[in-house]
Amino acid sequence: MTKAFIFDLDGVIVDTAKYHYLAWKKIASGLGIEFTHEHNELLKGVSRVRSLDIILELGKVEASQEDKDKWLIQKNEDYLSYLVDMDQNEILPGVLPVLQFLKEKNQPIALGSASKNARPILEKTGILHYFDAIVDGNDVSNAKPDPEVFLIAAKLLKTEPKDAIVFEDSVAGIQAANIGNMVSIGIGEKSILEEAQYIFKDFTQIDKSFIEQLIRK
Ligand code: B16
Ligand code: MG
Repeated sequence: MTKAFIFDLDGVIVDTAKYHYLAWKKIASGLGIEFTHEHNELLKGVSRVRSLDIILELGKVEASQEDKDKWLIQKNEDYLSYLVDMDQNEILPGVLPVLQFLKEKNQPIALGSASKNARPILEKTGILHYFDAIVDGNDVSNAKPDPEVFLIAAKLLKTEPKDAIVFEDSVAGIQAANIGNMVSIGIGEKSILEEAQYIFKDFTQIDKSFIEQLIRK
């Protein structure tokens, strides 16, 4: 039996949220806007353009499109500078064994991420070869909670949405999977991801029998 296993990237496979935070904080500070870790939660799974709008709304700052474009470029350059030394050590605990097990079971795997930097991150961390399809911020026009990113991924894996299983760390991503009629698995805090069908603190909590059960269902 074959399912489609779709992984979000930031917060699921790698902990890049901390780098997004540092880069956004620099932009916010330059504009005199306070930007806390709590504020950063609002940006998880959200596109770069929308993230900037959220920060400007927080600071009640109005800006021209020209300025916004400039800050978006600055933010991404700064973010990329944190990724220069990225390697396999940045993969979150328990992820590699799950990817390996899915391969052993001949299950197709896709990436479904809002990030436009997804490919270089998969390359740097040495896990690009696990993915049969990659759908990222360059391929979609509707951001999560719209299910577009996951629907395209399921299609590329030649699987019906109901047979797709999505691993997500953001509320918007879990909603996207649910709206898309897929199995949603939250990675993170129960209190935040309560809409998910299953919730695990991290991938070390997901054992082989659970994955076998998902494949059989
Ligand atoms: P980029 P995901 C998302 O990735 C991040 O969670 C979000 O914080 C970020 O703003 C977005 O990617 C865009 O990233 O600036 O690299 O294009 O969680 O959907 O994998
Ligand atoms: Mg994420």
